[in-house]
Amino acid sequence: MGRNDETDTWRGVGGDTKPEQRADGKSRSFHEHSHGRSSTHDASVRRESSPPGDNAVSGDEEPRQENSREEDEEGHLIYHVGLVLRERYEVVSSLGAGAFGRVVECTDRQSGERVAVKIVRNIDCFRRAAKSEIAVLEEINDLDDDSIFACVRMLDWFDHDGHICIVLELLGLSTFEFLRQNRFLPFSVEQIRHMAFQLFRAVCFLHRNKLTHTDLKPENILFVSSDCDLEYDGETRCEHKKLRRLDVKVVDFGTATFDHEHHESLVSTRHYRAPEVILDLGWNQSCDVWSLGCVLMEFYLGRILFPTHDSMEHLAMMEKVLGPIPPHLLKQTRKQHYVLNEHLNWDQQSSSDRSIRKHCRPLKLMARKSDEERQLFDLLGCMLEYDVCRRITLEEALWHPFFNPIRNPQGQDKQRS
Ligand code: KHC
Repeated sequence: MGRNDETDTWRGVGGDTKPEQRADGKSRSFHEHSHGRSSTHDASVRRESSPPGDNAVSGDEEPRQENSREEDEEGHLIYHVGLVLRERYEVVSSLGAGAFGRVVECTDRQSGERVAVKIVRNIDCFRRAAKSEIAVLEEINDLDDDSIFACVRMLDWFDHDGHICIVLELLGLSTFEFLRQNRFLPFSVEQIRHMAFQLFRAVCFLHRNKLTHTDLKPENILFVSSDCDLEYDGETRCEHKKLRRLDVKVVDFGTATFDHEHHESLVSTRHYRAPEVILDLGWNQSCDVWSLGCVLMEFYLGRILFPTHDSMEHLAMMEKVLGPIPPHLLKQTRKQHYVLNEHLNWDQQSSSDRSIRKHCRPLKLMARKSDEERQLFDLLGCMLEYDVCRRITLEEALWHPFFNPIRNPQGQDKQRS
């Protein structure tokens, strides 16, 4: 599988599967020191529908296991409602699809409960990514026995004729899908606070355990339940959906990377990619902080913060929103074609520049009507810091005043100030 910088989500192909034995004696298969990677495009969404010329994998190029009759030419399992996997999971409906495969809702005949099953394409690189995801989910679920942190739970996994199937707890819509179904009406600051707090705790837990998610984006953040009521707004004369619960969980650990593992040079889906990744300066946990900053901005705006498909334009947009990229970072980059005279190689008089000025307002000028908005933007400014050494960590971010109302729910904070 080739590498293609134009692809919005990119994963290279990693090393071989190395089944391992855990200290507790349980077999810990599939822990890979070099992750499998897959080129992933969520079929459901704008940014990840395969653009022409991308590196989506075709069945011809990648080895797959002896395939079954239940498989299409692209290595997807052909399933139908009523199909029973592993004599246990009965397919009820479809929940999602992407380059990785499909997600279906099933009834677990053993427990009677509904579950989600991620059925991965029978193609080597996707199988490897799935095995890597299983190893990560085993580890983080084990470390979080009581399910305190908002990472999806894996209930089971198995191989169905070369298709790795990961059985997960059933969750609701993704935050992206919810926004889309709600006509991209932004979330309120109060809603963002609650989602952000859970997300930060979940990802901070990953970071403490030497993991980086690397692909945080609204599609990979799911509501635990997307049950909602319809509300009528007299002012806009529009109906909108109001969620009953704001609990969210992080999914898709196929590219999560342990500190000791090989770090692919290109990670994350384009719009959430940190500057150090674009500039090829090396990355660590803090690239997740950048991605989360972009995600929270998207929740606030109801649209993508950096709407581009081009790295050069992406960096120019960052400068419009966040000010100039520090010269020491431009000096260090291996991508010297982005640099001219210690500045970004970008023509401020060009038509491209005029067009990005329309989309990108400086962070400092963005609406800050209330104290809580000012606090949110202060936090976002700390997360969207170019220099990783100065970027806030999630441990620190959890103590930011923006979260005071969550930490002091009785309003003690207000009385003090
Ligand atoms: Cl419903 C659901 C659950 Cl409960 C867990 C993971 C999922 N859906 C509908 C789920 C996933 C999807 C996937 C994962 N992991 C991704 N795609 C889904 O459609 C994989 C690609 N990124 C978005 C999440």
